[in-house]
Amino acid sequence: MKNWSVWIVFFLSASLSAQPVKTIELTTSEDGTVEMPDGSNLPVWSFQIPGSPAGYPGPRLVVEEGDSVRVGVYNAGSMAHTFHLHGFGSDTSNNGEPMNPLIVQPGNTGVFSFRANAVGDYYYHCGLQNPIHGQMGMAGLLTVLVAGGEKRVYTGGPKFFKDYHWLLGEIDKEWRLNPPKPGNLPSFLPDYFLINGRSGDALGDYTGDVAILTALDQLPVFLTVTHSGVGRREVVFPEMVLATVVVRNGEPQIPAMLIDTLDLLPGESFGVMLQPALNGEDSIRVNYYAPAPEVLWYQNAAAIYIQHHSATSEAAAGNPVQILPNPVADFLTVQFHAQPPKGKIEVEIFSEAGDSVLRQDISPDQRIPVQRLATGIYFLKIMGENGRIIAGRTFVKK
Ligand SMILES: [Cu+2]
Repeated sequence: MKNWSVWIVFFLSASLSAQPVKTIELTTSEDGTVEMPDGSNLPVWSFQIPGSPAGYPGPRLVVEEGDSVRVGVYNAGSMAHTFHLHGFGSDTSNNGEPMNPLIVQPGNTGVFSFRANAVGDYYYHCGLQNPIHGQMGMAGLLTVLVAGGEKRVYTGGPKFFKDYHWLLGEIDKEWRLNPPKPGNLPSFLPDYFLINGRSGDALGDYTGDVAILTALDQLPVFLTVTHSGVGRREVVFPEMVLATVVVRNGEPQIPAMLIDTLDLLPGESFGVMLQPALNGEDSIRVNYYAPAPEVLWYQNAAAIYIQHHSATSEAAAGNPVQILPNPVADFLTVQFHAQPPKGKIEVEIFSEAGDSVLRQDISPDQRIPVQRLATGIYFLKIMGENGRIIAGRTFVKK
């Protein structure tokens, strides 16, 4: 019997310590080009998925928390490269640390192994001749999600319905056309200021991974912003959303901090939860500042569009109700701007984590008791007959 139990303990511990292994293959090259927002083509050195074209930024790599990650980098170019990850604390074994990098020579493959310890977005880049190879385009995002495929900002944290991942970067045309030699770097004076490789008007035309388009049934939105350039960056949120910082450089922020402007230093990455305050269309503005003196270099505007429910005429009309007061201590009042809908009106309140915390029928002007709710941000859904959604509002409980 004794032997059996020893074997069972051994078996259990072996299976518990076996971490999922995620393998990612990348190729490097130095002979690609990328089209800039003004139509000109610039050289790019890149990380790419084998068989797909060179580009900037490199592919977004997605793994889950707890994964043992092995990034195999095949060097298809003519210069040595490495793979470096920001913000992985002490577990940086073999990941291309600038002090002791694993260098992949042309024609060779290097394997960079690390444990994905904490959710968040991280900036990866080639760390050789830093910052030259990164500025030539060898950079991208690694996203670490909650294990098991749950859409939460961190394990046990708030739920989200859609996520967007922004990499802020910039390009100096001269650097790209005449790659500088280490040791005698010319000034870095960017010509292009980018979100996921796009800028200016091109952001307006492109909705794929930058513009935040959402409806009530797809809220809240989780937006991560990672700063890969130089100088300070500001991300300014419009009044139509309540923005709270939920992850900061891989660390959950408890309680989440309500902000209207996010400040980022080079290498930083923040996760922001966006809850709707109003229906509408506006922009999230990104300000790019020079390092010193701090002058505004550029501003990008990324579209944000929130529609509470596409099927209701009330939502299309704009802003059918107001809830007062906000922030609230004890009682909320729902005020209809136009004639209140006929029939039953039902309200439901959701916590920031997405849990339903109160549901009741009301008549117009009836107060909704919220004294029992904990301090925080909540979402109030107002429904008419048959559960048809009339409006949604975010409020703060004091
Ligand atoms: Cu390199």
